[in-house]
Amino acid sequence: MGAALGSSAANNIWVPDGYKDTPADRMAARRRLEHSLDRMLEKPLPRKYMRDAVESKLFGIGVEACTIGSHEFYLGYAIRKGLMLCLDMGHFHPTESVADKVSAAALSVDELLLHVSRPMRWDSDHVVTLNDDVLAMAQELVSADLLGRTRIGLDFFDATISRTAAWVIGTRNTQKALLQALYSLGRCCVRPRTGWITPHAFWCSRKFTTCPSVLSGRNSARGTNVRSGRC
Ligand SMILES: [Mn+2]
Repeated sequence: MGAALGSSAANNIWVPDGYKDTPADRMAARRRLEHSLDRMLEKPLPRKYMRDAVESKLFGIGVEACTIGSHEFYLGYAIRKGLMLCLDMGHFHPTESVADKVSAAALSVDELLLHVSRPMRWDSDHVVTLNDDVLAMAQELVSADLLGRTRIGLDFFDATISRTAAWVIGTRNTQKALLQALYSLGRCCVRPRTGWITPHAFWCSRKFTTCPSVLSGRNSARGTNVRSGRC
């Protein structure tokens, strides 16, 4: 797939493995998972075509007492093996900020994979809304300058609504969060004529453009040259 697309595909591994009640031996189960992953990832594939990622979970139905592939398990495994770490926004305790984790993890792994979803009680994967969690994540990716090494994956399982609607609504809300973050932190520009908004990093190497401060009225000049750093 990566070769056909000309860019590396992400292969994300998540294993729903755990115990409904308190297990006698957590270590043995975690060693089995580690051994299985080692076997699966034994043969390295070209990084330019594929990157492997591992994804943790907090708990779920049937695994209320112990999830073998916890955050600590996979954070350590990803660092040791040089894998991408996948952070699913629905796989943490509801009071944890997943946005807070990206800068911490990014110091030890070279790439992050995000599963942008919306948790509800024990389940994640609800269609993304433009809520505080998604906005905070977008702000963090922009302010910590992590967009270049973060892959943003969307995944919604809600089969009670139209699949097309789910896809469009979730994608649009994620885009809006990113746009708000880029815009509010002054990292995007409005392309002349078309009105398209593009990240600074992409567009600033090109021609004259109009920076957000112009649109918000803080600067009355039109056609600010972003090369000059006036944005
Ligand atoms: Mn996930």
